[in-house]
Amino acid sequence: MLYPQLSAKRKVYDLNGLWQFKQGNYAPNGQNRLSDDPESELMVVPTSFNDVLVDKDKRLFIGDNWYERVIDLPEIAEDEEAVLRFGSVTHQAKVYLNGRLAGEHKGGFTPFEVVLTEKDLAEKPLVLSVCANNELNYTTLPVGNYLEKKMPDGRIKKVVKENFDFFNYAGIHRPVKLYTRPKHHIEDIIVQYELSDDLKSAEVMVKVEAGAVSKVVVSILDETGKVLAQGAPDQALVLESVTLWQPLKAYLYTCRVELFDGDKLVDRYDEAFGIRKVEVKNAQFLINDQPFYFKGFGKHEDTYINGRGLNEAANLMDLNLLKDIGANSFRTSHYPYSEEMMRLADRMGIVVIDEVPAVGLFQNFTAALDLLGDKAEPDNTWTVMKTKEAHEAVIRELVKRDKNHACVVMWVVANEPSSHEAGAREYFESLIQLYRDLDQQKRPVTLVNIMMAMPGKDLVADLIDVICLNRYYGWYKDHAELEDAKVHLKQELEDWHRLYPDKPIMFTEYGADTLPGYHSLWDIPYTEEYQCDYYKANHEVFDSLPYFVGEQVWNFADFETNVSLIRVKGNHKGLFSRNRDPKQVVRLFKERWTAIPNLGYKP
Ligand code: GCB
Repeated sequence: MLYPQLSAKRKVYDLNGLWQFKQGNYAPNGQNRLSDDPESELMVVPTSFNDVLVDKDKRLFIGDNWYERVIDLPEIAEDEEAVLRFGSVTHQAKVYLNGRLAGEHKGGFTPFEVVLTEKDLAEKPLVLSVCANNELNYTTLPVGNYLEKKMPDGRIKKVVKENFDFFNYAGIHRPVKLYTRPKHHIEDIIVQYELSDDLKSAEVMVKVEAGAVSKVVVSILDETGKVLAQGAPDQALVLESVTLWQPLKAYLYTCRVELFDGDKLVDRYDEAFGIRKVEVKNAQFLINDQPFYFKGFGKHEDTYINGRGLNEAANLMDLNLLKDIGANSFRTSHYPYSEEMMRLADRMGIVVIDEVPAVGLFQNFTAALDLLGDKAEPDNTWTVMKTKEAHEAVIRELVKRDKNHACVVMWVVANEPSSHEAGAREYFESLIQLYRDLDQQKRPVTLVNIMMAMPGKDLVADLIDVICLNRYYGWYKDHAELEDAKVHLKQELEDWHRLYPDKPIMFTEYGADTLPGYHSLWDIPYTEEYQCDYYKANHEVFDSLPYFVGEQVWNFADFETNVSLIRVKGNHKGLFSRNRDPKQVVRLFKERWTAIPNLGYKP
């Protein structure tokens, strides 16, 4: 899906800013206005509504969240159409135009569009109402435990207990835009390329989905805007001398697609893309034929005030901090990040592991985290969860959105599902295959493994390309026992390697909650010293194993969660605090990561 962008034949209008807002019942009918409802109030777009409302019940409200604004449409030419474009609405969206249901979308982290009809274009003014529903259950991704509570006054209150460890922020999270495009337009562009064996030259092949026109021209431009090759879709366009997209050394070409009717330009779109090779071979993760070592983070889209809403300044600061500490990569845990973030990562040369919001696929997840370990019910995840349809949809939407990004080097099918329970293999086999079928670049696919699905118990690892582990030796296991942690960690890694000698292994999570300002002479968890000792212990083991290809810590920064006994106003495993102040451990990482090269660390 193309990002809304200005061009000679396209205009983009910003619909962000102040909207009218109300939680609960509302039925737009073309006559009424949300602003006339005394219970309505102001809201900004984009942001999570939760923290800005400053009211406990509204912060935790589950159900329909209504947004409305009135648009005085610009003139749209006869041969053009107008499209409403939502970067994301969390989690389910219904879009109404003058009271008419004009579009719907399920899934809170991918974009969708609504094309305005002739009738909509004629309406003056046009009332745009959006319902953002934030219910989660066993059919949605992420998975939530949904219940209806009877209140003392007889009211029924909807409740979602997150089956995952981050706050269920919701609302219109990413920009809303109105753009125009020609009726006969470019719908999608898929850039494929084949590099020569020496990686010096490439044949670029571009697929174009477009309306009926007489001619489609594809041009490849370098960063100075010089045309290097030109031809038709599906034709091999030869680049004699290629500048590769490298980790932290990005180079982006432009693929310009133009539609013509005779000599007349009908539509034009410029898609940036990088050329690089990704391959998994002999227990190594190769980028441009060199062994790559992942240094970086699991992150969240999470900032004060905005919650999960797009915060471009925070994104840029985060990636600058990431570079400063000597890292080279992050995982979009636990959902697709904004298109703006993906574009930024492309430009900065940051390597991205791209994840769908498949989190919480573990019945009784919170009970599993219970320190006492007593679970009332046996797990029955794969009969209880009805998420397959949502899962397929989100894989399709993610690949459609992110396929051309050079920064994306691997897809994640799920974070910490119950991959050791009967039924897991049947559930995941076709989803992993779906990624492989859809992605023209054939990137590796992984599943992020949970600590209960140990080698021998896990049922899916043979289906994926890289063994990605979330492990907390020295925290949830061997708590404050770092010597034992090292022994158990090494044992487990050796077991994985014995089972899958050709697959690289990396950590996609490891970490220890740390409250900045807490200190101790001894190994006391939650102190800044313990966080340092915890990481040193883990690194000692990583460095002793040649097939261990990467370390992504949990987490980049502290983040908001649902309340629970083991969360002290959020999760504090960040190397940075929620407001991005460094903890003591940042110095340790900076020293370590600036000494480890991105390529060729474990040849
Ligand atoms: C995990 C989850 C992550 C949690 C983390 C923790 O394994 O993938 O979402 O936040 O552990 O801190 O417990």
